Amino acid sequence: MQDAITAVINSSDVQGKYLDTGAMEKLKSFFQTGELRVRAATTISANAAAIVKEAVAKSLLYSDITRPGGNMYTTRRYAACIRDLDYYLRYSTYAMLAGDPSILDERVLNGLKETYNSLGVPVAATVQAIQAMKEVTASLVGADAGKEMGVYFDYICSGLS
Ligand code: CYC
Repeated sequence: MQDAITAVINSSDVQGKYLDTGAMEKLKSFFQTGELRVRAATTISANAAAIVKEAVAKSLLYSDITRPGGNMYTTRRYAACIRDLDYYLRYSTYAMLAGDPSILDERVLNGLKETYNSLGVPVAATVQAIQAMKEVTASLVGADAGKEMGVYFDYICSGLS
């Protein structure tokens, strides 16, 4: 797992250089948004269940997916879906705090598309639910933090597609 600081240091280190102005600017903007990130993470963790619930209501409930034959039908599969969405929310929050998406590659996306394909979990509906979660989260934490979280929700969506 990397964060905004180690990413900048690693990239300078492979070139054997001190941090240049571009690298310093990246660090500066990371530190300047630190409080925003921590505040957003606090709000998200206090409201995680509500965020998932509202995103499911907006994107999946009462669709073919939740009816007999749909991939969320039966409470076991419904629960697996809610759990997956909670994973996406929690790991996006970690990545947003770190200012780096590498944790998503390592702990969420690695092998996920293959698992979904082999179980018949519909990727398009999953992407829709993640996009709904992005909207719900933004309305809760505000536009700036919402945009930052959006980067990582979108990262998961492209990793799945
Ligand atoms: C299943 N989701 C799974 C499985 C994995 C994950 C590994 C198979 C094993 C299991 O059932 O638990 C995902 N596991 C993860 C992730 C991590 C992990 C991301 C990293 C932290 O450890 N079905 C839908 C919806 C969607 C959905 C659109 C929710 C948005 O129709 C999800 N995922 C879903 C469902 C299953 C599943 C229904 C069960 C499928 C089955 O067993 O038939």
